[in-house]
Amino acid sequence: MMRIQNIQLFTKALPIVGGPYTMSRVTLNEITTTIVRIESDTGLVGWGEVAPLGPTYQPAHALGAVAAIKEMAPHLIGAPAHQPLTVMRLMNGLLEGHNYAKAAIDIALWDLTGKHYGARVCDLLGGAEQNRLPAYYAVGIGAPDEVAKIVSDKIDMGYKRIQIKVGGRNVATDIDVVRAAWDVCKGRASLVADPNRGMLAAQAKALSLACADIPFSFEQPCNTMDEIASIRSQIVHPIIVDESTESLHDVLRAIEMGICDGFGFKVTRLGGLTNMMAVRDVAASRAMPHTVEDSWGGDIVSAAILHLAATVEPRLLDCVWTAGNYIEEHYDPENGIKMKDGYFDVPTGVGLGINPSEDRIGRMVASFD
Ligand code: 0XW
Ligand code: MG
Repeated sequence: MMRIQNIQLFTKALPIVGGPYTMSRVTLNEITTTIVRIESDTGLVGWGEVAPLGPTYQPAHALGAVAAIKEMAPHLIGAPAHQPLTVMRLMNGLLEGHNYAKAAIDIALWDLTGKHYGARVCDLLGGAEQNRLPAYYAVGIGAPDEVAKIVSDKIDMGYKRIQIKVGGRNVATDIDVVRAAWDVCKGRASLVADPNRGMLAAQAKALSLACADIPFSFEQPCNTMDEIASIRSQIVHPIIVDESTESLHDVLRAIEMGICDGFGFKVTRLGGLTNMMAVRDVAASRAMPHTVEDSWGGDIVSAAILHLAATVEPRLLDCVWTAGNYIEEHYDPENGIKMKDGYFDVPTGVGLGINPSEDRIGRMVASFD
């Protein structure tokens, strides 16, 4: 038995290396992350994290994460720290929704559980199928020649998949950007265009039609699943749903509606590793390829992404994305998570396999015991 003895919350600003990071509806220079440190009555420490991409990317924001965790944390002291599913059910009884905040607790408990049993998180999640995971790169909104240059450089660095941001401007520019990206990519990496909900139905149809000869996937073209459903039959490209799934229920609904060919799964948006196991298995049951990624985050979120991604059936894993290469100072000075030659290595140590240095995790904002 191992019980939760103490929960501490920290917040930290993560400046974006090479920023600003620009999408159709959001431009950011730094991200506020929330780090959870949970200590067990057996003297082990587990780490969790959640880092919403500003307050408008999703129904999630940094102050919301802190408030939601503060609401739940006093009631979690004494809960079984090696039983993340039990604690997820407990959290669901304490607070409706707010999956992204629950995710930070859940990740910390998986880290603790791994340390308790002397196992890697990926092995507790069912077993690692691979220990090197193909990486994708996201190129921000830009002019066609700028975007083409970055696409070319990133493919040369080894990235297996390139996502270019589009939307929020004249669709003629987006058409030029997709064409310029394809001219340098030419199938050397898979290509994705992601307006992050920022296109009207007519704009999405125009982009797909004008680039019908280019094999790219169209990620979250419009704001809602219903909007995507309304244009699905007129889009010639495969559709990926990202922002619209905030729960297993949403994933099931997207599959039932037949609106997509795959998903972008963000670990914290879907509620952490416990929920992601169910999401992973449902996607596999319908042979739906998907990424494993997150909105942002330091080494803790990155490690959680890699442990889950390692357990995905390799033919269904459409690359992983972590913010690892946009982070100036890694929490773990030795095992900080970064892409190497187009791949991320799954950490090898027990639990999440990273050891955050306590002077790198920001300012404590709450403590419960
Ligand atoms: C490329 N990402 C995973 C990073 C940013 O959070 C946005 C995102 C996406 O696909 O929307
Ligand atoms: Mg996306």
